[in-house]
Amino acid sequence: MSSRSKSAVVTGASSGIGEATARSLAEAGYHVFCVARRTDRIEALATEIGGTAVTCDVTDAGQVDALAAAIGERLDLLVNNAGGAIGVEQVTDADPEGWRRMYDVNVIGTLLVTQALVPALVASGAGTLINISSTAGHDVYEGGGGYTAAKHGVTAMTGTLRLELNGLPVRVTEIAPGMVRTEEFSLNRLGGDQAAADDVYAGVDEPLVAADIADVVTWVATRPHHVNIDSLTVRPIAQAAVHKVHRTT
Ligand code: 8X3
Repeated sequence: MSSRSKSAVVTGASSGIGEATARSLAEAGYHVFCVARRTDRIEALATEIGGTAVTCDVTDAGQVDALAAAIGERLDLLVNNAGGAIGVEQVTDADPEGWRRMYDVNVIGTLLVTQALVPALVASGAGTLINISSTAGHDVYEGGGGYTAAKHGVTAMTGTLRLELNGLPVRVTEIAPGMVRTEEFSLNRLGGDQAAADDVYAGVDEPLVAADIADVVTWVATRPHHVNIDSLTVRPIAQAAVHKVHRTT
């Protein structure tokens, strides 16, 4: 790593928005620490983009401490992207364990990584922290109770953090994607049912793809440091609101 290159941590870098963000930031000149549980995937990515793979489950405090040690004393950019949805049950039918897991990965994981790495962001003198939330952090919808509750938690944490870090050289941004078609998001949510996952996007002309959000992350990170983009909601044209999706079929 060159002494002049900026450094970035991207969690959830093994696929989807995280992987695309790691690529985009590397193209923008960052040395990217690609963080996820799946070592084989992040090692391949890190090799491709000239970054560093760090295997880490963001919900495990010990592993997050080890991540902080691997990053060192200074960090320019943290992208808290690891997260996901489990299930589409209604509130009255949902398995509480699924809700716990969603809260754990989306909220507690973001909390642990933030706590571990904010000192390095401050030490950089010009740090940037970007949390990838979701439109589910601002809206609710049937079958989305556990996920929207968790993502509302991410939104609340992000706003609180901006207030609490005021006066320190760290800006804080929330990016809230709407419908993004990735390899794994809907597949994981729907228990591996590929047909059901495909149905989520059926007839939707050009859902967003991971690279669209990566592009927005890189744009936010590369504004002059006194410019704090508080929050950005990003949807495909076909999705005017969470319940208003134009489908051709
Ligand atoms: C993904 C967007 O609409 O599935 O975070 O909640 S949605």
